[in-house]
Amino acid sequence: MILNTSTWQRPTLADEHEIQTRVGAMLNDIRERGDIAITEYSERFDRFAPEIIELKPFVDYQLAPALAEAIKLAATRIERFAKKQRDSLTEMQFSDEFGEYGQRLLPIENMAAYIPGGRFPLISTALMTLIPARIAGCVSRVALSPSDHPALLAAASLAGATKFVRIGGAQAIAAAAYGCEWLSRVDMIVGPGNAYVAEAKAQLQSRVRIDTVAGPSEVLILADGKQNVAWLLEDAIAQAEHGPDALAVVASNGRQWLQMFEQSLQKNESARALAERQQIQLVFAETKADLIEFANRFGAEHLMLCHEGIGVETIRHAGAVFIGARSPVALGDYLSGPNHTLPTVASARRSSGLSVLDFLRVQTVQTIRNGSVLYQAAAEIAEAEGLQHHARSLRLRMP
Ligand code: HSO
Ligand code: ZN
Repeated sequence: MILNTSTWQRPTLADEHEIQTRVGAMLNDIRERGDIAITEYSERFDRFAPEIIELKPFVDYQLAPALAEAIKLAATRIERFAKKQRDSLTEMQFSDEFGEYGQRLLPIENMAAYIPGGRFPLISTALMTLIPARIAGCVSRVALSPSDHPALLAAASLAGATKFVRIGGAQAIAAAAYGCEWLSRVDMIVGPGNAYVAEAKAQLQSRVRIDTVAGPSEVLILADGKQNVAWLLEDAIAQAEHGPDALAVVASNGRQWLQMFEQSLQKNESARALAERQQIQLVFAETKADLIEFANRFGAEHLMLCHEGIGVETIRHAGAVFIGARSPVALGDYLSGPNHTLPTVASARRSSGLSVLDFLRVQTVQTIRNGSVLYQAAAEIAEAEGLQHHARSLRLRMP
């Protein structure tokens, strides 16, 4: 079935109310009973107690050589991108006749990264979360994961994790946000996770800084009808591989190409099943302008822009843009360099993907040397606000 841009709506997600209630109760319980409760939840949901795993040097994991090289290549490329991004934000200082003003950049000191490991051990997420934190200068970088897959441990080690704890689920997030016997409370928690992990992060936002609350992964593919169908079909299936809520939408203003795409999809067993579950959707746009409007309304986590007539400057809402059919999302998932932790479910309207910049804080600094004119003006405003002591503290300094 080919849908239309004008009537398309994002599938609604399952009712989150129950997850909210369950996570809320868990967090209260952990706040009250601490480590005993954390261990109980781990044993109940994951069938193991939280365990600190001492990380060894990367080479000691003795991964298959091709995998070891691939992980090192990924780490190098992710680090390079993070460093360039770090340098794009600078400290600054300027002065005028009254004094000097500036900003300093300070890293978040203690961070934790949640690395999913339930369905798949996300080796790449260890790199994508821990490397930018190290480049930003975070002092303590704790990896939390339910997986103890050797390649994931090796990746965490290479990325520079200062501690690795095998723990999963909302209890991992609670442990990091409240602190517990094996971990002091952290300032920031990043990384994707299941609905419980995401909900725990959302509920703990007043205690701990987080990246965006991750929902199901999604890709929007915009095609002009000149693309290799098999490639883009596989990109759509790859996206859906992330789980039953993952969504891949292929949109084009080329009706014939979309029909060809649909025929290929029908011939492919897994694609057909995914299309029946609405996880792969085909959408027709009457015009190029409709396609652009659709893309901006969609606000995709990943946008594959395979359309010669549409420039990236028209895309205002998308977490990460992949231009041309030779730039598949899966490459960005692993090692082109930009981060794969991205805003989902249209939150690209208000959020950016994770980056080294998220681990930095801006501190402002001011030194006033000759302030009389400014004291006078500020005191005027203070008096208008009715804050007499503010005014007096300023006037005292006037000649
Ligand atoms: N596509 C996921 C990241 C990922 N894919 C990790 C494979 N491994 C979210 O952007
Ligand atoms: Zn992926």
